[in-house]
Amino acid sequence: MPDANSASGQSDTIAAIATPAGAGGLGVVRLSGPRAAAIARQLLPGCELHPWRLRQAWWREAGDGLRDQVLVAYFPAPRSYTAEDVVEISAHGAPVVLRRLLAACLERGARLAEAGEFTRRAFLNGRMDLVQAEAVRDLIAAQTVAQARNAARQMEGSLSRLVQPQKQELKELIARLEAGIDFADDDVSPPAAESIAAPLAAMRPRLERLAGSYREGRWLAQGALLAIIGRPNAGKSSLFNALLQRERALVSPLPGTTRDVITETLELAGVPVTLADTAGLRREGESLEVLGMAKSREMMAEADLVLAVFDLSQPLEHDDYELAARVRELPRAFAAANKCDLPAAWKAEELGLAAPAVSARTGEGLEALTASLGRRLRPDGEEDQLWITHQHQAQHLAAAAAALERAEAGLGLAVPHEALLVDLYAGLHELDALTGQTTVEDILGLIFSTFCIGK
Ligand SMILES: Nc1nc2c(ncn2[C@@H]2O[C@H](COP(=O)(O)OP(=O)(O)O)[C@@H](O)[C@H]2O)c(=O)[nH]1
Ligand SMILES: [Mg+2]
Repeated sequence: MPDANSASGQSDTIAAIATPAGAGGLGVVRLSGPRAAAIARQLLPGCELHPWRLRQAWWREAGDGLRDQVLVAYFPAPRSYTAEDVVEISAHGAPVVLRRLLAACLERGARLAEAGEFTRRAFLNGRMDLVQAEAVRDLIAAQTVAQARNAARQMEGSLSRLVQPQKQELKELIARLEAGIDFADDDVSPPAAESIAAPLAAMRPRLERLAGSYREGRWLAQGALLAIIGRPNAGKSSLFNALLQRERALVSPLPGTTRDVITETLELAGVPVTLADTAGLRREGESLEVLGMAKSREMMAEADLVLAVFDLSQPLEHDDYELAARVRELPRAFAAANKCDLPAAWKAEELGLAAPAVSARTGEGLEALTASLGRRLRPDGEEDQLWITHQHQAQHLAAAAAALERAEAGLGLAVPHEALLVDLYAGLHELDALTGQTTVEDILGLIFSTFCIGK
């Protein structure tokens, strides 16, 4: 491996507090760069740094200043997180101690790290690709086990490994086409169309599937909005409370009680879901209620999933049929027939919609309802299903698939191989951009600026 410090042109040494703000049992100050070890030795005189070993030491400020007993870990380049010399000093986690310790590092020549700069260096030094670097951030930000699991898989390089064979295959196709062109006058015959078409046709669906996983992957990463819609008094607020398992929204027998949209978050199938209780939809109402209804319609358009609630104990009305018609059009809508603890006033056929019976009062049918919502939010994939969680990753994958599709179409029309190559190179370029091989500096800046300091 080349000298890590010069490989990425990083000649300065960065430092940051790597643990969260606030008091804790321990706090870590992290250093990375050519002077990391020298700075640590200056701070902790007499402490011998041993590679990949913990050393105990006393840190003392000059004169009558602060002191603390610390543990020092030394990771020499290139076998460290950043591939540079890294030193981690664990002190007691008092914010004042950590701030002064960091200040002492800065006085000795380190520079305060920018957000994500440690991981950026790891990426620039080839320790990880861009997908893995982004997964580090996702793992740190994970709020549910499912989010953390997906991030950890990507951090291990699962996505990169999935894409690698396609890249290799593309490169081989390109090489064969190039050879056919370059040596056309010699004995090399151009590859047969079929020998190009078959691998392309095999590759494309895999890329499309991965790109398509962003639909649910986005929910996994950023959460989903689930709006509860229906006629006044259908039991929307009651269902909202039942799903949350607490009395959050006001419930009353008076139609039109809920005027504003109330939101709360819960976890469904590992996805953070914002549940929105809305004002009832009906044709007329007093002015405040009409405003509320406008908001409900907005919510319905905005929401990732819509739960339409119908009152099973009351005869269906015009508003119900209207809502049912909209639900049939919306692929992301679910229906529920509430109040199944009371005698039913209609049958599902009348609504023209599958609406499982539930009761917000007794809890009947709620488990099945949450299960089907959960399946929609995170369909059961294969055991090692990976979800694409960033839009730009999905875009690169989709663009790569589109380029291959163009090449396939070109093959069908027997276009010159030079033209095919343009598409194949475009596809390869997109896959390179996904893993960061061809990413331009300003995009890197955008990605790493969303990290926390110290990572
Ligand atoms: N029997 C029965 N009553 C319910 C059920 N869900 C809601 N209600 C009642 O229906 C009325 C309207 O409920 P609410 O949740 O405020 O409806 P919203 O206007 O759609 O938000 C209240 O009196 C609730 O107690 C249910 O499952 N069974
Ligand atoms: Mg309500």
